[in-house]
Amino acid sequence: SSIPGFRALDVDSVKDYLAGKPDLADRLGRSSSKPEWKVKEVGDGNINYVYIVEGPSGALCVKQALPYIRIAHDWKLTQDRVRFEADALREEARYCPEHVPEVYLYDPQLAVIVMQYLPPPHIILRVGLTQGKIYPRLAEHLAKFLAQTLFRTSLLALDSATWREKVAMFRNGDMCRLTEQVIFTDPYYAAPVNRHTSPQLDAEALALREDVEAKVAATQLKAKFCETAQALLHGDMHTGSLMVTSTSTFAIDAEFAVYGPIAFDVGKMMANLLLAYYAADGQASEGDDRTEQKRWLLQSVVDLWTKFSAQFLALWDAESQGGDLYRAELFGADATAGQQTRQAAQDSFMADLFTDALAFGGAVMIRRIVGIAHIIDFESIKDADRRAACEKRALHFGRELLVEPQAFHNVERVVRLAADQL
Ligand code: ADP
Ligand code: SR1
Ligand code: MG
Ligand code: MG
Ligand code: MG
Repeated sequence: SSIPGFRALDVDSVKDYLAGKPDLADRLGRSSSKPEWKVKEVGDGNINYVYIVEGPSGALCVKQALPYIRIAHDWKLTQDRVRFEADALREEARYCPEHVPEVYLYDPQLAVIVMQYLPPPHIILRVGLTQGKIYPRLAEHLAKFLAQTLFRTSLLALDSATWREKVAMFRNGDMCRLTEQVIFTDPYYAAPVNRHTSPQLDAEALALREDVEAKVAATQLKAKFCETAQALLHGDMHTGSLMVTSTSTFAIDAEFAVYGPIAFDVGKMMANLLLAYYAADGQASEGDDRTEQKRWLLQSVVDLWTKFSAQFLALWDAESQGGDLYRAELFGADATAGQQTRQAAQDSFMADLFTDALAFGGAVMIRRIVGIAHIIDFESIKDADRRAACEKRALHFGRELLVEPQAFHNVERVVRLAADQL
């Protein structure tokens, strides 16, 4: 059931809504300019409705959560997701404002966020990648966003009382249950919502349902996702949650934000770059064989991991005094063998994070091919045989990452194996 007094906005009523809020209306050009306002509903995700309202002096983005999901109206979903998104966007903006849209208003009654409009040439990264584009600064921007938000919300930076308050603030149980279902459970049995390119991938989908190693590995990851409260995750960190130009990167759509394992966000991002890489062959045309884009995508996976881990460790070295986890008494320069102890802790932390990120990444690659939520990277390949050939390679690679992440040793090895496949 929806919130008492809730009503769904539409392209007309969203204007009245904003006109009734003078601070917001002023950004468009005052309420009196309302007859000139233009509205478009631009939602292209699986879940919500998004209106862009443009007036003579500016534009706003209005995101509304209905009590169900956009792609399946019989699938009920808490509207509280908007509160988590607003709180998470604000929290992320404290640590990395240049990569997060500003929230102007959160309205619990209408389950609405009004936020900074990211104008063209900003587009959804997944769309740009499907068009064959290259974003030279993407890995650097993502590394910064992930290192800043994940380090600063963790026990490495926070005292444990503050950390516990934040963990409690971001429970987001219903959205986590959705993730648990669609990423870690559904792909491994004949879930009614699943689909795949058929008949080309029938054997692969069936094999996953009988794949003991994959089921065990996916369920161990589900446990890690549910039981770890390491840092505030974005929670839906994929190329459809990023709006980009050649020089800027914004992380939007934080409705899945929750305290969880850092490897989930990092792995999801690496996996989505790999998915784009595997799809690129299917999108190649006479004018663009995608060789350059594929090389850049693999280099971006390397750069993302390398830059993220370097920045995270730099923050740890510079700012761990505030955090209650690695206490200065044990790990500080003055402690007995302090430097050495810190180095050992950092090496162990990063090795575990890398392996877990690969495993989460593998699960994410699999779910985009045989689960409910498919991606335009593959869906835009109209010829089913051609699409299936790309999906099959990605699926096999995803399974390798999922069941044997420790075999990869380092990120260069990951991309070398991916490169060898094509
Ligand atoms: P969902 O939760 O349904 O996936 P998103 O938050 O991803 O919704 O938004 C859906 C689409 O709306 C995005 O893919 C993007 O095209 C557009 N959009 C979202 N936020 C903004 C923004 N701040 N500025 C411009 N466009 C936006
Ligand atoms: C049923 S919703 C499936 C997916 O859409 C969202 O963007 C998340 O990625 C979720 O897993
Ligand atoms: Mg989205
Ligand atoms: Mg969303
Ligand atoms: Mg994903």
